[in-house]
Amino acid sequence: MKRNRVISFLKTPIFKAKEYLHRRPQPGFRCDFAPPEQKEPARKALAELEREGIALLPAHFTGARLEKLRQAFEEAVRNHPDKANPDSLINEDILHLSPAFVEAALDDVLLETIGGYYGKPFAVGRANAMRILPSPETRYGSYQWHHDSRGRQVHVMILLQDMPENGQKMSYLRQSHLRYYDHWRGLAEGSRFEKEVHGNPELAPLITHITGPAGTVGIFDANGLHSGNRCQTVTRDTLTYCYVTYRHFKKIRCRKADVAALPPAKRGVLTFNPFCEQLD
Ligand SMILES: O=C(O)CCC(=O)C(=O)O
Ligand SMILES: [Fe+2]
Repeated sequence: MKRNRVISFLKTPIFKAKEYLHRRPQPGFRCDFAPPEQKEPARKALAELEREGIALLPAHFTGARLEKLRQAFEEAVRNHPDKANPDSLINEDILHLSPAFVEAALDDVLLETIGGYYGKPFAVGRANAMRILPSPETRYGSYQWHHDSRGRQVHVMILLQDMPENGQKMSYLRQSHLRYYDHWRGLAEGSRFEKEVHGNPELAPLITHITGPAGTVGIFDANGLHSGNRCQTVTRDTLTYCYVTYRHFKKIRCRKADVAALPPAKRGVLTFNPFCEQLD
């Protein structure tokens, strides 16, 4: 047996124990980000997220809010080719670039939903703006079935343009967030779960996609199986925020004035990240 397989085998019970603790809500945690009229949409999204592992909010961002995000997005990705992915632009340090990016990350309904899911303090662990241009239909990296992290991890993907059914949409295997993926299962030959999903026709009805009009949001537990898709149809512009509770925090940079202007509960969703840097 290869050495890292042995280590993984030994570590799995430890990760399972950690996972159990991670999933326990924190007594006394108050999830109150949304005003009364937004509680119902958040409650619905939370029920969908808990049941399916993904919730869609069609055209959640509209009008001036969406337009501001689009403008800030253009600035953010200009001259930022993605070294890891062909035909792509990416900026992974966006929060300090525009208050619109912070405002979207801390949207009332999104936070109410995510707080309800975790039941404990959480923060933005990463944020990016990404443009994927039409590209050959190859399967690689995140454009294959995979899961991120061993523990629960909520991602929010905001579509800045309409996403048609034949577009470079992200796909999600509904209900796959309910099981624990140990290191072994990710080692499947030739894939990060490609064979498992494509080889089982019974799973087809469970596959859903982040499609819809511009401003649509997909909130998903990235510990469930999901896959990006490359194809030659249309460009996809997205903002992706990742919210975590105790690991996988990465450095995020925000403007001091933007942080100071926030109500305390929302401010915490940035500053609970131990690597949150505040710029003058
Ligand atoms: O860009 C995509 O469609 C894949 C996204 C993804 O894998 C993720 O957000 O975890
Ligand atoms: Fe992913």
